[in-house]
Amino acid sequence: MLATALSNYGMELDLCEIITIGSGLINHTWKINFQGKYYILQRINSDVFKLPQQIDDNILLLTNYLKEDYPEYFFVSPIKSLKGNTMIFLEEFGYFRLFHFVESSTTYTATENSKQAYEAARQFGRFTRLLSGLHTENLKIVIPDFHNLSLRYEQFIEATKNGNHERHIIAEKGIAYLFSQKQIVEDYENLVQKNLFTKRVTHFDTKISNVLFNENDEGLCVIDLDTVMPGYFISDVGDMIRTYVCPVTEEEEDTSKIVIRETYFEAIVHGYLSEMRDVLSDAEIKYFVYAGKFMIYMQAMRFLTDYLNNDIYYGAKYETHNLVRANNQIELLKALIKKENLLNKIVARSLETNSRLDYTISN
Ligand code: GN1
Ligand code: MG
Repeated sequence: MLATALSNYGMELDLCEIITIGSGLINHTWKINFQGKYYILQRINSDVFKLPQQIDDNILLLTNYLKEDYPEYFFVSPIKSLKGNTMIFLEEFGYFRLFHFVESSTTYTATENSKQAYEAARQFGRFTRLLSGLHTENLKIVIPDFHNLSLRYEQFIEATKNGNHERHIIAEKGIAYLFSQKQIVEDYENLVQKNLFTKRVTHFDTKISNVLFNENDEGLCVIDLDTVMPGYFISDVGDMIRTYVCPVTEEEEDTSKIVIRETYFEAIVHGYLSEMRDVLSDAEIKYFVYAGKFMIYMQAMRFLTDYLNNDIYYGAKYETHNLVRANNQIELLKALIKKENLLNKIVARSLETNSRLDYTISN
């Protein structure tokens, strides 16, 4: 498979050194060393991205817009194949893309200090701000209803009714908890109905590993633009809260390790608002903490839905894998809700001082 893919770019497999990288659940990623130069090869999961051509169209749109309006903005776009295409299709194996590996850049799989959280939030904020002049209706909807919480809730109900019965019994406690938090869906429906938020260019996958850092731990740019679509800011801010604020990932089984690190939350607030303060409305900023609840709740539900549906979406390395992930996210949600007042105060304080904190490394 890799031999055919690489040959499309004029590379011979025998002359390449290849390592599998990436911790994503959906796509496959390899780092290639060819003649002393490093590249990133990615295979797109077309079960999830039904029309991968749309990803390519979106990235081209962003590339052209940024080149024109912000030529100094550092942006990683796919390399053209020998035939001149930025994405290739192999009959048996699907869709692939190749990128230059950005020399002397680093990525992290976990947020190790609050400066990283600040820098990443600033990069995602900058991304949306710079693209605020792009007409979102020109972007293709690569995954329809991706963060539509009402739909995720419906899918969850469906799985509790028609999913694996034995698993339903095992997951009873988690199911009951998620139903008890239905208010989060109602809040979402309310804000959609009242048209409270603006649709902007949204990254939709703001985990820390999607930011490139330089050797001084300063953010260089955001990567993995496959899910870029029009969306609400709560998707991006929420996923940062979900994945930077807790010291352990969604894979962690020991829930006693799940805590909310306020300094990391504060770093996200400062980093994101340093770019987005004047773009977001006051009504939107009020939902900053809600963003975290929204994303954690949705992710808990998606994992539990998948557990009930026999792991058809995320896959599982062991029998209860998706249940463990769901319970992890439930604990995280509980921890966030406990600190909701405090976190709201952090946002309010940040708006008052309107300061750009200088982030020194603190764990
Ligand atoms: C998936 O593949 P990865 O890890 O980038 C998922 C996200 C989830 C995440 C949970 C297209 O992203 O929505 O938050 O897993 N992406 C898709 O780890 O479903
Ligand atoms: Mg991704």
